[in-house]
Amino acid sequence: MSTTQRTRLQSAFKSALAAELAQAPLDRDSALRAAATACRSVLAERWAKTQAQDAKRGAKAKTRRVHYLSMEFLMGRALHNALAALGLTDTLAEALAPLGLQLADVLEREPDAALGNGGLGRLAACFLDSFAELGLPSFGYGLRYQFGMFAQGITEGRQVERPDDWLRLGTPWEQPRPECRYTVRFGGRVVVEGGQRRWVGGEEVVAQAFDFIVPAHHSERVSTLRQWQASSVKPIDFEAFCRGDYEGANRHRVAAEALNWVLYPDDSTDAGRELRLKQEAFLVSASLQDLIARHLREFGSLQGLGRANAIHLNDTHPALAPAELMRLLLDEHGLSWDEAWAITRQAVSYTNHTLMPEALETWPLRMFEALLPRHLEIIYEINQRFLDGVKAQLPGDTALLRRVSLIDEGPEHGGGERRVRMAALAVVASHRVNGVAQLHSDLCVQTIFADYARLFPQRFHNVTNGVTPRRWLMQANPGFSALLDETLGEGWRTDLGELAKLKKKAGQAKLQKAFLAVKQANKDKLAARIRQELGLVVNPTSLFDVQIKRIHEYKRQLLNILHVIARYQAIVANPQADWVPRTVVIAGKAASAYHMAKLIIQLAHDVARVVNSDPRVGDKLKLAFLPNYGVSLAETIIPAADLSEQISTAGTEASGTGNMKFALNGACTIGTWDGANIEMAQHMGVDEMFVFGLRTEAVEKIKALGYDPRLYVEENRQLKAVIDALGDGSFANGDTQRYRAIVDKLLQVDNYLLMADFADYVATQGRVDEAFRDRAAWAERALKNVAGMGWFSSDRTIAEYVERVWSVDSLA
Ligand code: 26V
Repeated sequence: MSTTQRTRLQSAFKSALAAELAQAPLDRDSALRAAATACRSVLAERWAKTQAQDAKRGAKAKTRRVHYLSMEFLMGRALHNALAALGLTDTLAEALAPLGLQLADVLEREPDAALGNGGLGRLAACFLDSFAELGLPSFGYGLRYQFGMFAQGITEGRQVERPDDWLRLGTPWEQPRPECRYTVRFGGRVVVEGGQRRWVGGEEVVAQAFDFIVPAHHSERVSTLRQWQASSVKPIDFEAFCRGDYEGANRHRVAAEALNWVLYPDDSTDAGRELRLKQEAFLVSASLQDLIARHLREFGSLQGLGRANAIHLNDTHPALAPAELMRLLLDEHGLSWDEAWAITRQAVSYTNHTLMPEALETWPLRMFEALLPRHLEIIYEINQRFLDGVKAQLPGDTALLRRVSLIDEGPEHGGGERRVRMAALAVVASHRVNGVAQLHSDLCVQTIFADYARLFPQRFHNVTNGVTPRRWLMQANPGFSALLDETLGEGWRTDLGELAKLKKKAGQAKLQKAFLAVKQANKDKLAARIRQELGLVVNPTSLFDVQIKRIHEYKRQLLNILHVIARYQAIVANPQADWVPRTVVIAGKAASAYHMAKLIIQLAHDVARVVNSDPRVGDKLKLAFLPNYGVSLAETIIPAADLSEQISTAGTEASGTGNMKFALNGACTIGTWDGANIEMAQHMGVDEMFVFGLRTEAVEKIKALGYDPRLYVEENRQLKAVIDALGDGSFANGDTQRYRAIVDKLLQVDNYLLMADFADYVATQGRVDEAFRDRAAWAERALKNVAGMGWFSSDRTIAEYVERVWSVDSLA
């Protein structure tokens, strides 16, 4: 950062602060807004330069402009990242000092932009960071939700959800683009005018763009997250207003704005589901209209749109995109079906993020018909042509036609409504489909997409996920970053692959000591946070064993808690033994309607209460559930972990990205042979990870043979004691019913094979204890882990997307 830029930021900060102080007293919030406003003006200039460069690329450019469509972007805080990227961290700290403010306190005041649920949304945010860093011409497209992921409170051990009013302090980061407005239609009907089909009537909503600018750290490039805000086309109904019918006068405005209220409305009711479908259609239509307008500005014609632009579907949520693109090209721009379809197929690509059947989107036909009648026609036509092709390729296989159709006809005999299969639409309309880790991509091809993979084998690929080292190492862990600079030089900051050089040095006692000192400082901070949040004192030198992620049965937080109970019982039975002190940290949110996940949170609190207050246990074992997990909390927890829990049932976690963040920060992993854990183990050496449990094929086999969880309980006294304690009210103040549902499920179905994996898990935790006794050896292992993590940068992931999915060459 040049001196001029530094002076510019200082003066921009001063004038923004003066404007703030005209309205509010000086405090950390007004300083935060002023700092954001000052950074924004520098970013806006970089944005204009980046756009000008990209617009000049011309038709021969090898890289296509990428349009990353996602219903979720889990950005977290922005100020720290912006300052680091602009090289202005010290400048702002100096400007704050005379005001009596500490930079760290100001940074803490920024609310997280939590516009995502979990892994999928955070991945999108890491990708924007890499788009900027790699200088990729791109737009992220999303919705400007007024309320993000709910805030989690805990009352009497139970989760309560509160709205996340993240915009309450204003939106200093946004660049409104008043000139960037499009109309989106819902409902209405299809008419034919002069042989041309057109969608008319219904309700019209305006989409307006708000840009969030993401800076590169090693160039002046930026990437853009363009988020759409809905408003009514019509102003208030004046007549109704004059009649005194205020609600009626405003109803259409409220309905339009409802599109932006919340991330993922509860979709358990029909009304909720309809709002979600509207959100998806709104995102897709506004984004594609924007793309087409830009393409026409730059190229003057729609020919070549598919060669110059990639439209990427982050899961099926934006899978209406091919139907909407077809509609725009056919109805609004007069292209023929074949021309429009060729462009669409070239442009569109799709990433699948889960194999969980509950999460695969389908929409009732009647809802589609009412809301998006023209899209439904187009989907029928796509389906007809696709099925004709299948018939020609594999004649006579009617069962196959039924399986691959874009329309689910419902159960063969009676009942069940017809539905549109969004994943099928995404696969059929894409030129590339990918999973997010090798195992997941293989399973996609072998299971949910097996038929399509037979029809279009060349379409399916793998691109293993990655995380941005800017936020997840440099920003979250400055201590370790400084140690890496000292040990390796600064090259790793621009090429994470250079971490490999750490492997040869991992045996050096001096480095091990320095690593342990950094880790200890991070653990001290987390211990202070635990004390502040929960009033719980933990031993900061104990083994910090951490599992943080959404609460879901397949992720098996319950297995972790069962281990805590087993350990507790063992300690009580033998308090004098030489225990390795452990602090187990769990954090995560449960979906509001997911009862079992909520019960698991309650169990964690009940077990924590009993274990943490038992004087026989002391610091040998503590359990801390930290509320309101999110990006910022993760940034404090991850650098302090000794052990990372990645214990999903093999074959269920598509990739995981938390696993990567922990390993990058020098935590060792206890994990199953699942998702990206596998590739991590391969990159750092399988023996460096604590791997346990059944592998995917074994899971399949055991289920096929008729899995009986009770056999495992009967055979294992330790497991039996744990299950008994759950059922006899030991952790529920004598209430034998509270955890009945858990016990019953474990003994009767146990879909995720906790009982089958328990013994190996506990034994492996024993190996972890033994390894942790020798701190130097532990440090060596952790450093070897870090050395293997260079490949898991999202920069590598994006480079692979460019090569395999988004490049002009991938169209050949
Ligand atoms: C969502 C739901 C919602 C309804 C209940 C069941 C259920 C099961 C799974 C999901 C996941 C939705 C998609 C998602 O977030 N996938 C995550 O994507 C990450 C980025 O690729 C990946 O690292 C995680 O393994 C994957 O779960």
